[in-house]
Amino acid sequence: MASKPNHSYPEESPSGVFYKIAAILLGLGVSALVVFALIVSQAADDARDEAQAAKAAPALPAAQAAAGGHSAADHNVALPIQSFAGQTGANAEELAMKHQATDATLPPIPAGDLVKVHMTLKDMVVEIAPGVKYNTWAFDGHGAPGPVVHAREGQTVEMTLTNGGAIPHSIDFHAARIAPNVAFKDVAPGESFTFRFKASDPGVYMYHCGTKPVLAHIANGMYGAIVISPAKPLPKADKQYVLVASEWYMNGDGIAEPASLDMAKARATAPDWTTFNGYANQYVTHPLTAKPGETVRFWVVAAGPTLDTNFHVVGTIFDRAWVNGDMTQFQQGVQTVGVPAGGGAVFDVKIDEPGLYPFVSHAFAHVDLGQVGLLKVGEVKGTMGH
Ligand SMILES: [Cu+2]
Repeated sequence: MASKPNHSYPEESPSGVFYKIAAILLGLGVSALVVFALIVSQAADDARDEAQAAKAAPALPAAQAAAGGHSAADHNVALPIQSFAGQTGANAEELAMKHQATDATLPPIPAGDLVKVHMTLKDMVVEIAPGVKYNTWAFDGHGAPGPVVHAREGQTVEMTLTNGGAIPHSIDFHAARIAPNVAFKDVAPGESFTFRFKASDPGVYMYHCGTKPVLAHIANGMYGAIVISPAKPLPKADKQYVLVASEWYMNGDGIAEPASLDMAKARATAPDWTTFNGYANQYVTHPLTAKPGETVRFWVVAAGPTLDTNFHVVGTIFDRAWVNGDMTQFQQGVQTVGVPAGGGAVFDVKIDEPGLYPFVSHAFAHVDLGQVGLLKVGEVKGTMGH
């Protein structure tokens, strides 16, 4: 499709400017049709936001009073934002134990030169904290994050995206060197699209939906990790885990009925929950495990949409840290490494002494909101065997 971005824009409305800047930043050509569809969809979002805000308003007398009597729908009032942080269903502990934790184990590399990946996108309700439900747009129909893709440097990845959702979506692999306007294009509902790229750069990378507004698509769960293992093997690791850090912005507590995205909170970076692999605190109740003396490798991606992750394992020091996923060199003896939103890093720890070792984003507001797990080394009294 030919793209002549600049003269096809409508008048400079704020959203027009937004999309123009976004298009320039992304280096994408955007046709008038797509812009029109986006503005219509944005207008629909805004209408829905306002309807939801209006609905929520009667329940928020305190918030309104604090805002000086402005209604929740008054866009000149940025704060206060109603937070649902920490609000779980009743029997939170029981619900957390019952929840099946996302398997963080790095999957094996498929044999052969071609790694075929097929993801179907589905709109679905998932649990993101004990008793807290959210309306996601999910890759591969199992919630957020999407499945971990694992390839070896030199293999070719063939990606097929089938859109089983209600609106256009796309998939952007940070591990690819490819023309994004061709490969990462929008796929209409009911359609499939296939593209290939060479896994030429080892590391751990984010993938995500790149359809505008990207903030909404990522915030709704459209992200995951792709690991490209180096052709020259890394030092041996006994256990390998993939952690995708992300945050959720909700327009309700998600308990009586599923919450949806609160775009104002996403813009203000005021998350209700922050997570590893999509569910708050899931590896606290279902710890990742290792034996004393084993080397554990964490492949970490910060999916955001906006927050970085300051990765740290309490009670130890990274023996190796491939900062920014640069697999040509590692740092030794480091305590905390920033993983930027949209970036990745790889960490080795070898822990000899049995115990419970929390892994966190050391920006502690995010621990409070659920971005914490446990690495259980050896047998620990009072914990379940896994
Ligand atoms: Cu999408």
